[in-house]
Amino acid sequence: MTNDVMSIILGGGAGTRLYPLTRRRSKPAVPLAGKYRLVDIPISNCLNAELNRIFVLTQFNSASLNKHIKNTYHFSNFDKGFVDILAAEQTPDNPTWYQGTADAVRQCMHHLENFDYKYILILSGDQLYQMDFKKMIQHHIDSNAEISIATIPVKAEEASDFGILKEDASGAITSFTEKPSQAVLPPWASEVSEEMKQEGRIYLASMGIYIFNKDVLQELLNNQPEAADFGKQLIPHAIESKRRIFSYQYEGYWTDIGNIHSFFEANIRLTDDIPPFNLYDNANTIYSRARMLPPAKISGTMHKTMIADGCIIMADRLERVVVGIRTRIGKGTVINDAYIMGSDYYQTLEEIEKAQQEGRPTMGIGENCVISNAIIDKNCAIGNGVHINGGKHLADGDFEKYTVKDGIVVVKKGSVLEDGFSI
Ligand code: ADQ
Ligand code: ADP
Repeated sequence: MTNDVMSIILGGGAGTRLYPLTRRRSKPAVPLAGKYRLVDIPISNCLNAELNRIFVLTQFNSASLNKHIKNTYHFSNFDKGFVDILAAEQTPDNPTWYQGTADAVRQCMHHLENFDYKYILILSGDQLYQMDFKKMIQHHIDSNAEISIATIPVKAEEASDFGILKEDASGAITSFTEKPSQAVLPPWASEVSEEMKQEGRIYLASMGIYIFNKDVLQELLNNQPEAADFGKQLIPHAIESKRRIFSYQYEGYWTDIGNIHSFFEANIRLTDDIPPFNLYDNANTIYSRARMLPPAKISGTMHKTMIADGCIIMADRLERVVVGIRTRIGKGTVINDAYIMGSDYYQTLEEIEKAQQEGRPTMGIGENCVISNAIIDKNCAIGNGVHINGGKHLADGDFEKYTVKDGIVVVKKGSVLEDGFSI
């Protein structure tokens, strides 16, 4: 069964929602949870379901994405697996970038021509979840569907962010509306399990995870050349034209991490005692690059803090912090509610000494800093006595070295914040 499936990961459009994390890298390459990258989540879900023919569609290519994919996902010659990046390309016939999710798939279909497959699994690149795609594929086959959409019950206040649908008793989808306003919502409520009802999750949302029969997708893409998006045009059109479309209901943890606020929350929640997203799971490995880093070395008081390999921490106190690979943190520093992404390399002792003599901050976080509600992108050098006090009191804004979005301060990759810098 899994040999009949090709997987496509939608790696992101213009990337404005995760700016400034996507300023110099494509969205799939954004670092997650201290040692992973966003794209590792959908790829790992595929590999755990024995789906190993994977294309990652991205609007622009980046060195970090290429390197990460090339160095992480190796397959033997016998299992014929691959993870390939397809970046939007200008060709004589097509001078434009991907116009949307359906257009991205349309433009890439010719890369799939030489493969033998029956089904295409289409996934978003910016969601955090662990789902067994084998069950969804089996459900697709058992219900004799042409298209399957993974769905999850959501509350009214979240419903306007999603495609909302209704199904009949057999699970066949009868109607769909993309991101309905709160005003038109009530008639879209569905019958859900008692548990979901009690949580107020009575609207069935599309998770943006689709299985298409190969010929059906090809027909839909060809017959509607102007359909740019799955949610806005292609799926509504497929329902109108009475295709056999089934809902595959999922009730586990699933969250969108496509904007700074949700990305920040998802990372910080990993520090919960029992986080909803389980990284510590024998059956569902989250794959990432094996980096051969030394163990982390730590002094200070740590509460609910996740520390990646290769860190050197001498802080005073860290609480609800995700500390990424190779991070150095100096004495007396206090950090809470923050995601420090870490560094791509270590500075040598000579480099550190020279910087100190010249009064320049070294890579990592200096001494006696106070940091909260912040994301520090990779390779930043934060001096001594720096104060970053994120929170709702800060207005949104984009500055040379940092951006504020929803009260979260995002220090841009490679920024140098001088001693005493204060936000
Ligand atoms: P959204 O997430 O708002 O809604 P969209 O912005 O189209 O939909 O993104 C879907 C995925 O495709 C994301 O991973 C995004 O990064 C990626 N993507 C967007 N444009 C792209 C492009 N031009 N090239 C490559 N990748 C691109 C969708 C559905 C809703 C559903 C939600 C669930 O439309 O119906 O409820 O997903 O999150
Ligand atoms: P990750 O660990 O996030 O997967 P990499 O291991 O790819 O990232 O990052 C290491 C990168 O940093 C390599 O490309 C390496 O060439 C680069 N690098 C190593 N030392 C230095 C340095 N002194 N200055 C700038 N870049 C460096």
